[in-house]
Order: sequence, then C-alpha cells, then structure tokens
Amino acid sequence: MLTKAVRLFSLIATIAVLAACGSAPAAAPTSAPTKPAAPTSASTKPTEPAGTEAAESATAAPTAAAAATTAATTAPAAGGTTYVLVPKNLGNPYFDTANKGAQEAAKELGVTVLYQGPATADATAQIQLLSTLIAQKVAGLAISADDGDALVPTGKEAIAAGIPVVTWDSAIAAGGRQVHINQAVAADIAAVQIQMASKLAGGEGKIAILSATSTAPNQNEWIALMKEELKKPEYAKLTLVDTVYGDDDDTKSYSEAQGLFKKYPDLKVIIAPTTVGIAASARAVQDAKLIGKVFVTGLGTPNQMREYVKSGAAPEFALWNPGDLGYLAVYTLDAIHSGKIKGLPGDKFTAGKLGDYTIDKDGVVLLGKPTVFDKTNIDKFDF
Ligand code: RAM
Repeated sequence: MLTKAVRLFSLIATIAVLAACGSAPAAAPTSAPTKPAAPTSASTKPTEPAGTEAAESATAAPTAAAAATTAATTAPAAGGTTYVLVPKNLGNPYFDTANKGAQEAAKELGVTVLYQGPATADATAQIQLLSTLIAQKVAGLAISADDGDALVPTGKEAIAAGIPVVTWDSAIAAGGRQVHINQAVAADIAAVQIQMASKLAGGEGKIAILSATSTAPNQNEWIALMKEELKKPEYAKLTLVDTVYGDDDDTKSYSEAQGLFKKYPDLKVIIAPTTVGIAASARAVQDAKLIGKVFVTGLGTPNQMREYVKSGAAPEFALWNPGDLGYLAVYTLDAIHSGKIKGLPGDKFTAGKLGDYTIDKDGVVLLGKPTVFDKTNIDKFDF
C-alpha cells in the first residue's frame, strides 16, 4: 500500500496525465485496453496502469505535480456535456470493459465520458479525485465506490452542487448517490458462488474467501450473503475457514492465495468474488502445482480466466457483462442530467440497446442475471 503522501502525488500525477489526454473532449479511454489472459508465472508482473508510472515519478517532482493540478481543473471545460466514469482503480480489465460500454453509450448520446480513477482501490484517493471533479463542475459522476459510507459526504456535496451522482458495480450508501446500477441481485451472486464452490469441493471440506479490499461495499455485501447461504443444510459439510483481502491488487492477491495454501494444507476451494483476486488465485494454484487439489471459483472475466478454466485451476466462475454495466450507468446519468427523469423511485427510462428500466423503491436499477462460465461456453465470450 502506498503511503498517504505518495497516494496524493499519485493522484495528482494521474490527473495530470488525464488532463493532458483530456483536452480533446471526445477523449478516448485513458487506460490500457483490456489485456488477454494474465501471465502464468508469479514473477511476471502485469502491466501497470498508465497513471501508476506517472505516480512513481511524481513523488520526486511535487512542483510539476502542483502545476498539473491547475491544468486538471480546466480539463473538462471544453464545451458540451462531460460525465466522468470513476472506477475503484485503474489498470483493472473489468473496469476497462465497463469503460468500453460507457464510451459506446457516450457516442450514442453525443456526450463525452472521461474515465478517471485512483491508481489503487483506495477510498481516500477516490474522494480526492471526486473533490477535484466537483470543483471542475463536471456534468455528472458515475462511480464504483471504494467505500460505501466514507463517500457519502462527497456524493452529497456533488448532488448539492447540481451534479447528478449514480453509482454502478459498488454502491455509495443511500443519501450519497441518486441511483445505484446493480449488476445482479446480490443474493443470487452469493448463491451461485457457494453452489460452484460446493460442486468443486465435492460437497465437503475447507473453503476460504479471497476478497478485494476490506472496505469494498459490493464484496462485503456478497460475503455476508455467502455466509448466510452456507447455513443451508446442503452446505453443512463445507467449512469457511478464512476471509483474506488482496485489495484488488494482483501481487497482494497472489501472495494471499499462497498464504492460504500454507495455512490450510487441506484447503479445497478459494472463492474470490473479485476479478483481480480470482485470476491471481488461479495463477497461484497453477504455479504451486495444486491443480486438482485446490480449486478456484468466484467472479472473473472470461479473457482473464480462459487459461485457468482450460488448465483446471478454475473450472467455473461467474460474472455479468461489465460493458453493459458501464453502458447502463451512462444512460442512467444522462437521463437524470437531461431532465428526462429525476432519479427517483418509480422513474422509467430507456437505455439504448438494453431497453427499458425502472428505478426501484430503494433507488436501484437492476442490470440482469450473472452468467456461469466453464469450458463449454468460455470461448464464446470476449471481454
Ligand atoms: C473487481 C472489482 C469489482 C467487482 C468485480 C467482480 O474487478 O472489485 O468491483 O465487481 O471484481
């Protein structure tokens, strides 16, 4: 984890890079395109997001960073409507795919969507970024929250300033956003993961959870519901022995998986309800030659997991389409910003190719159902 000061400079430098890229209103996504399957060797580090590299050099150059902040404050003022899609962190193919969908929606709606986020999945860094965007008076914010409660005051500040706030993927608690775009019913996301784990464990034995950050609202909700699910009689012989956190960081997730193998030599399944954690865990199983002994399941992207489905390290996992999630988030934000809806329960709107949606009584819009991927269907998907 970076220290606070480093994180601040990291954020400033990230904004600097984005400001430089963002002067043209139709700015393309600022992160690298979706990568294919992750490397199989632990020693091969995945490509760092563009913002991280800049962040590291920025620690030695506070003056340049300060100048960059000034430049960033004028970034979205190029005319037209500019929304910002804010992921938990940059450099995560799941969020990059969401951004692709967001850019598709932006094109259809004739608006600009910038893609800006913290280098690490850290709420303090995300709040700093959001404060900058509020000061820039962007037209709307679509956020995947690093912390549901800590972001409430910032969300309220945006709404009070007339900036619509929707969350997607990971919610800010009610009051700090107008609408949350939920990828799938949380209880279904929990149930499918326990079903897969039970199948892989042969109905009995030790299982562990390897999550994202300990503050992630979406993962925490799913974990609580998985624990409920495990109380069902059909899962009586499964024992959840531990929950560890890889912080949606590949290296940390990989070493947390190794830690689990060591601590529980008879561990049967790791459930990773995070696309970063599941890919890192499957790679760790493969590298440790534990295929067939420890199985990995959870939530992953087909492109990152293909190799592990085929090797048997992670025979099946689930997810929704993150591209559709980003697309729906932008349509929802635009419906509020353009005055078509107020963003209140009962409001109805149309989201392009995805069709009609209604905001439910809790201020939530539901995308759909999760899909289970295994060797029979994985080659049909490319994200
Ligand atoms: C990671 C993030 C994201 C989550 C997916 C499943 O990419 O934690 O918030 O929804 O995993």
